[in-house]
Amino acid sequence: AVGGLKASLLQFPLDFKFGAATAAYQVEGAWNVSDKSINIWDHYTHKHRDLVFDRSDGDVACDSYHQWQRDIEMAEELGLDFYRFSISWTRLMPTALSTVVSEDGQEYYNRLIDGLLAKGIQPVVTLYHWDVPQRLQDLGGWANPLIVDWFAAYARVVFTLYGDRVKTWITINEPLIVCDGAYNGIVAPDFHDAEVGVYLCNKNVLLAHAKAWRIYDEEFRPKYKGQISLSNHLIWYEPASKADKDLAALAMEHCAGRYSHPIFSKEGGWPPSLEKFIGEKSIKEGYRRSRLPPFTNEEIELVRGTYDFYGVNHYTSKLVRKPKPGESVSGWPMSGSDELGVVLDTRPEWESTTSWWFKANPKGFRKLLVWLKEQYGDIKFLVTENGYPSRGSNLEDTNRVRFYKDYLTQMLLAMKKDNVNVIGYTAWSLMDNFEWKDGYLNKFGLYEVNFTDPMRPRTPRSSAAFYANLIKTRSLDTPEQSSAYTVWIV
Ligand code: PNW
Repeated sequence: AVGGLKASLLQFPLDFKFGAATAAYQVEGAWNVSDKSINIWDHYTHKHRDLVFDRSDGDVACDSYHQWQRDIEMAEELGLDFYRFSISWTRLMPTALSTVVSEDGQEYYNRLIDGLLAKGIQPVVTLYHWDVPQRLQDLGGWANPLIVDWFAAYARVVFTLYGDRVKTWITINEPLIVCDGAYNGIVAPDFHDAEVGVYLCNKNVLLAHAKAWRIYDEEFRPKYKGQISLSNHLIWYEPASKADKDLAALAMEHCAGRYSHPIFSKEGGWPPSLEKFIGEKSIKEGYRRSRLPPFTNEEIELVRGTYDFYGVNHYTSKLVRKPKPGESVSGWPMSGSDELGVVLDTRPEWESTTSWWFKANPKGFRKLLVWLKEQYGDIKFLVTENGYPSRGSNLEDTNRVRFYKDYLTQMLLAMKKDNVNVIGYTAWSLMDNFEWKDGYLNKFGLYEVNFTDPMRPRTPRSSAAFYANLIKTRSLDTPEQSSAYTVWIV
């Protein structure tokens, strides 16, 4: 038994699915091969070297563009039920618009999808994991409402090409980072507008997701019978004291509700408490109307209900409190909040990781899942990301194994004690990769990648053996010592 829990409690349902994830810019490399055009990350890393901590880029990354067979082999070694990866918009559609579909781009994803299916591994495909075409960024990117139709056209091309074989789709990965992260300078395109740009992007991302969902629903679902949703980045916000309860609830609406309520709630539209808060604040600031752009009734109906499951990306928790007298507040949802005027802390018992934004609080995962069910009802949840960073070479990654055990235990408790319907779990990541502004410093891989070797060899860590064992036994009732998971593949 683990942590005093009965073995039966540590058993996953037989139809539960396990996977691992990556994203195109983080692993593919081949940034200018064939007719591929550049996206915001090509631009950002080349033009603003100083913004990435180790001044690196994704030009080669894991070279998955050439090493895709090895990627499939790893998925097979782990026994994955599915592999979640993303499609590079500019690799598939070099003009960004539907005028040209790249032969080479098209074939790359055909090979990957067919190779996975040949091994019985389901492809779970993300349409957008942060790599908007630079051409569209120059026209305003996610702040330009035209992107809604540009994205819809891209989605239709992808569904047409791969819909016969891909049965689970994610439209957009982590709108919170796409909008709040980007417009606060945390990720590309390094365009700062936390007051207005964030919310223009927020609305457009929701409309783009909704259009893509409806295109799938109307044109492709009848023949292909797949499922489609988006993946939200969810932080568990806990009140620092009883007096901070309302503020923590508002923080949940700000970061989770703003990207969920319009889609998953019965009534649709922005979360009412937040709409009121930002509306009143905007007027006080001298704006003529709310910075949070209103939805028309048609837009509310367009977005409402555009899901088949809820995609959960979860890593960390934050403590929410009011500032002390004279204490200044700054930052975005990970480090404070200018918008809400709240200070974010962490509890001393939450273990530090090598990522500045990330402390491990396994119990927050269970609370988050319960909160989601309370808010949006008894729907299906697919955990599309969860994982743990480390630095340097470490094949015996004891901390990562412990992290997975602790978080998965809390997820099981949510499933078994709180009846949250979690249908699958995805480890981030299959292998070390380009970790955005952290470059190659922070590593999340079950497999270690040697980035100094041109072949980019991948070696399984203890966590890979742990995960393979979990998938095989469907139970967390596994050896306590992670050193039991020595390298099992030669
Ligand atoms: C997620 N932050 O992102 C992403 O979906 C992955 O691409 C990423 O590699 C993974 O988590 C690990 O970081 C985040 O700075 C990246 O606050 C950065 C932040 C949050 C989420």
